Amino acid sequence: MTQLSRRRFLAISTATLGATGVATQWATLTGSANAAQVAAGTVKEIPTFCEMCFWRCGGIAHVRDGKLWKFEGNPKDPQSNGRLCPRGTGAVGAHYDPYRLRQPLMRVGERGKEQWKAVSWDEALGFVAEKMNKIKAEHGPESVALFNHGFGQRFFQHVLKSWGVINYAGSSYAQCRGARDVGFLLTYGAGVGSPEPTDIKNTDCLVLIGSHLGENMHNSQVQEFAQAVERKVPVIVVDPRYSVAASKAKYWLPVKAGTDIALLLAWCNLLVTEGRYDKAFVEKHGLGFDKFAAEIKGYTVEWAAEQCDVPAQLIRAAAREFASHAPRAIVHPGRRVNWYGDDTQRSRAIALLNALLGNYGRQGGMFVSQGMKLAPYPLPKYPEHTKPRLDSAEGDRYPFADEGVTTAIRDATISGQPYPVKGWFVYSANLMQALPNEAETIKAIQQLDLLVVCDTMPSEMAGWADVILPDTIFLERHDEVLTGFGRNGWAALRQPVVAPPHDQKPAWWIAKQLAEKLGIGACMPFKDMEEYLSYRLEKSGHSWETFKKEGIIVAPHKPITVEEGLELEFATPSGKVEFWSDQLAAKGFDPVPKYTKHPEAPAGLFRLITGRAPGHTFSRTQTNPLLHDLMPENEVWVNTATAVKLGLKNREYVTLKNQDGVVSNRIRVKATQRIREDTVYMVYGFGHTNKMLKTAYLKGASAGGLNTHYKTDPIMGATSIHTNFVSLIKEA
Ligand SMILES: Nc1nc2c(c(=O)[nH]1)N[C@H]1C(S)=C(S)[C@@H](COP(=O)(O)OP(=O)(O)OC[C@H]3O[C@@H](n4cnc5c(=O)[nH]c(N)nc54)[C@H](O)[C@@H]3O)O[C@H]1N2
Ligand SMILES: Nc1nc2c(c(=O)[nH]1)N[C@H]1C(S)=C(S)[C@@H](COP(=O)(O)OP(=O)(O)OC[C@H]3O[C@@H](n4cnc5c(=O)[nH]c(N)nc54)[C@H](O)[C@@H]3O)O[C@H]1N2
Ligand code: SF4
Ligand SMILES: [Mo]
Repeated sequence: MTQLSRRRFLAISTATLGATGVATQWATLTGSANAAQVAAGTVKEIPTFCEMCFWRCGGIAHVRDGKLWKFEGNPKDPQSNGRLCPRGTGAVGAHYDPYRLRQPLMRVGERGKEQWKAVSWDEALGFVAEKMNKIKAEHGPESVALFNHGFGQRFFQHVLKSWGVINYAGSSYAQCRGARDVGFLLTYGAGVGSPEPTDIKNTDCLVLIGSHLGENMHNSQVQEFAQAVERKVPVIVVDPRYSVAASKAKYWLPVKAGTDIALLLAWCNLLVTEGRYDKAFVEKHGLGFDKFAAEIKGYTVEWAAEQCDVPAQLIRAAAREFASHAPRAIVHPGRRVNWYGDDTQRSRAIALLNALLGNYGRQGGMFVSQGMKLAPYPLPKYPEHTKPRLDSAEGDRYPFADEGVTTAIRDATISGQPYPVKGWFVYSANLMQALPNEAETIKAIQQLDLLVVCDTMPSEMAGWADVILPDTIFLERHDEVLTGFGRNGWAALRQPVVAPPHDQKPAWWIAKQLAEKLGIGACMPFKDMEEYLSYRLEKSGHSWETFKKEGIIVAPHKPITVEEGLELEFATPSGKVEFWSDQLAAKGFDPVPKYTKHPEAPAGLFRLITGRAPGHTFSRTQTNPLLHDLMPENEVWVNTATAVKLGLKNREYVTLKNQDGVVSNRIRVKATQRIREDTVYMVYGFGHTNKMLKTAYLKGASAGGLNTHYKTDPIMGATSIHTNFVSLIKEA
């Protein structure tokens, strides 16, 4: 990367931060270490990969006299290319966070009242095992469920599955990327996966539907985006809000929220009727193109202009622009796509628009990711089970769900159908914020005989636990080895760089101890992670010693595009790109996406939409002393004209009241022309209500808390987030 684009990357990554203040706090946090002193002392540099979010960048931790003082990018790593985003750099603050959980806790008062006694690990895990065995005896092991997110969950899931658990789910599916992956799976026979195989590095045109790169800080993707901006690649942004990405765009389409399918279908129709699609690709690889073309005929640009409230010329000009660059053009599949409850079909429309551009497996389009294989450690098989899963991988509730659905587990816990759920394990998931409708989560919790939360922080979820198990943060533990996808397959090591400050224990150790207590110790037949990891590495012909020093192994390059000699294959039932989906039709769904209008805001209310801030990850970083300073609270973005109408001043505090009467914490108004008049926006993850999170307690408002009205995508179970309306109430 050139110096110029490096600067551009920084400009984008700090665009909405206001300051790069992270560095200033180092000395206070680490006691003594500052750059000059460190230069004088002996510094150990230890590679490991980041867990401040799920991009999993390889980094190098700098440790002096046993003290962590810096975490920076590992130049060998494809996710970071040697640079971390502000949150990755801020991982030092996660280690020193004064509000971390310190020792195992057991509830003493009523559930949810947050009264605890500190106990030993032996007592905590003994209690958990006893309760689990009681549930097993009464209802069977299927009645214990696991909510898991993040990389540390690997051995928790393994131990619980070895014990008989079959219901496990992460909010990264139904509350995030699930609908996208299913939309692409139904079309191309493969989901999008993470990291997204978008060849932004080589593209000549990038269309972003929502995806707010630069605020969404997935590192290498933002780096490539910055390079594209530097190369003057035309960017087209569709967003009701003038995002950081929109500020770099040639065309900004400020669509009315919830109308994207209309735009996408009109774009498809324009490409077909004007003959601007890749006829050779469609002929060779497409199935049902004629039926598809007939189906979308009515979706004209003029009609879409009316639905989306965007001028027809703009819609037309943008389409002609991206079509002119095909196949070196990308309509980004997005990542968190759970917006309106019809998200699989919107994602399928995006998949089909890309298919018209013929960019699959093409340079500058969507490449075909390569992976990396390592020899497995021999582990015993999981027991057979007879009951069906609660979501549907084996039932028909959400016929195309290909991973666990969190809210299906929650529903079953409330109803007791098709069988009771009496125990929850929650690993690294703040369900109180991440799932829709908090009241339903609380209702489910009230049905439980056991609620175990393993977290690093006293989250809102931890506040409801019977037993809290304090995990180490990622810089203090080993985890499973990461085998990643991308332009090359790669493997990354997570290893402890610094000791945990209190009685926190690494996730794998907690899982292993629990296995012992449950009498299934044989499912983790290794002494420690060194033994486990070195076995996998050495068996695969790699040196464990080198891996520990370098942290990354990159697999040899294989073709990822047609230009490099890749033969395209599609794992759909027809072996083709399915413009018309018999799979969907067979289950009673539209074989080609249709547009249905979503309800609009009632008078006096505004649609609430959410997104990310560059310096925070969800609800997990608000007390991190380095990141807190970058953004201590969130703001509600309100169009200036709306603010004037409501008599609201910029920076004034308001509360938000949604259509169901739920009122938020106080939140500052950001009066701006960067958002449509009918919509308000806030960053998700703030508004903490756990008092133990002192510096984050009641700072800003919780978007999750306002998400009481949600729709569930019948195809795969995704729950919507953008289906709530709020009014703004001035403080008395
Ligand atoms: N800094 C930071 N980066 C992150 C994360 C983080 O926590 N912090 N989380 C990571 C994760 S897990 C995910 S899934 C991704 C999510 O990041 P993305 O997938 O990029 O974002 P979304 O949250 O889906 O979309 C937010 C954007 O969509 C716009 N939007 C809202 N409603 C509509 C609509 O109806 N139509 C259109 N066209 N646009 C709309 C919003 O204004 C906003 O700009 O971010 C990742 N990156
Ligand atoms: N309203 C609304 N809801 C959303 C979203 C939104 O934008 N708006 N975004 C959705 C998306 S895209 C996603 S991916 C999900 C995210 O959903 P979650 O993954 O549940 O999100 P977090 O709020 O980050 O909660 C993670 C919890 O893990 C803990 N944690 C962090 N690191 C570790 C660790 O190393 N070990 C352990 N044991 N715990 C750890 C944190 O302290 C925190 O309590 O939320 C979804 N829900
Ligand atoms: S994108 Fe940032 S927070 Fe996420 S893994 Fe990479 S450096 Fe860490
Ligand atoms: Mo996500």
